[in-house]
Amino acid sequence: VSRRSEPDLPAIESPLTPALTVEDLEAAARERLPAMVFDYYAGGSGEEWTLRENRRAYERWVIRPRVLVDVSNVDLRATVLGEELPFPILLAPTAFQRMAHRYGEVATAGGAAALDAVMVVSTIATATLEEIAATGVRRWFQLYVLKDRDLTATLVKRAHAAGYGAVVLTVDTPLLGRRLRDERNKFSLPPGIGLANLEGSGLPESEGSGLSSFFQDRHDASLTWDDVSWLRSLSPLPLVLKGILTAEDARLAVDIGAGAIVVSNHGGRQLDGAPATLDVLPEIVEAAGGRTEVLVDGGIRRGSDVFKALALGARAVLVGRPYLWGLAVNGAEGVQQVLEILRDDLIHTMALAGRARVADIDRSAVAAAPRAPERGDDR
Ligand code: FNR
Ligand code: LAC
Repeated sequence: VSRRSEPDLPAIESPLTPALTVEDLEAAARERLPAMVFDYYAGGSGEEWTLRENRRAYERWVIRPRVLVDVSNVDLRATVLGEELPFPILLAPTAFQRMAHRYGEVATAGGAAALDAVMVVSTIATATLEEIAATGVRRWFQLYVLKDRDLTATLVKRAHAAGYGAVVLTVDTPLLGRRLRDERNKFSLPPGIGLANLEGSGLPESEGSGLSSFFQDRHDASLTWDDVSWLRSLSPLPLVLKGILTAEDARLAVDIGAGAIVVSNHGGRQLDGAPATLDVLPEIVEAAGGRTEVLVDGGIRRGSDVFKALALGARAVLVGRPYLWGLAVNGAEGVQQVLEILRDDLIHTMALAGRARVADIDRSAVAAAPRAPERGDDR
């Protein structure tokens, strides 16, 4: 494994220094991963404005703590698509996990299964759907609809046969966002790692990003709302639409009978200039009107972030990069560790905020943060 050597980076974390935060694990992962891989995982599209905005949005809210509430038992259980989860945090689909760890998605599944969390498996995973299923993890399948519709149908049928509990259609990626880091690095898959569920092949040769070329060649940019009924005919699984950012599209998702939507801008990797997900969450929750479940992802790094998302109406959240850092640093155990950090931090936040159950985290639990004074405000 080639190491990134930049003089201003901290030395590799000693195993005696426990990681306390997601950022601790990110720093350790950055030390460990080749620059091309770190950039692919960490990066966003364009000037990465949306990527940064996802984080900044969490700073625009404060938590309103209630006191003298019995918080001796904090209960994190939540129900999503009719399934009870031990805590309201799922693993978002991320591609190419064997670049982070030799067991890739199978290791991630092990970490998620240890805590009974739901893992959403990407269409472009580097382990097969069946290998991942064999770990026993609770699992949903994320779908990219390919120009080859027969292959797409086969994927959905395989997922159903292998015990996946939902199909998560990603709707924000007709083509890939412009990831400048990947173009500059000429992103490609390291030898021996391939798209395990799509003929096991690698990415096409490319002048720039091989992943961008893959989407150009294989992904169906003509997909519309009219294709959803075809998709639903392929399996009885509930359909989740991932990548909704407007009330208009949330209403269409309700109309087509989506079981859930994920308010997502793909972690700032697709349309740069799209809003932070937390900022649009309230309007989408309102548009959904309780007729479809609303989940959110993007920039969630600590328990207070999860708390704020729940207060603004999300039923649960998903995290992407955080568990990739855990995977890179320590495989299945690292993934488990990240989930524990987030879960325990959420428990802590709920206790200090006087909310002992997820249902108690209502809109009154947060308020807009006071605006920082700007120059001229005192005149
Ligand atoms: C992703 N994401 C993603 N989404 C998807 O539907 N299919 C995929 O294959 C991938 N692949 C992928 C790879 C990497 C490296 C990242 C970082 C993200 C998006 C992902 O599901 C999720 O929306 C974001 O990661 C959420 O933002 P955070 O938690 O990473 O800030
Ligand atoms: C990504 C795609 C593959 O974000 O979803 O890299």
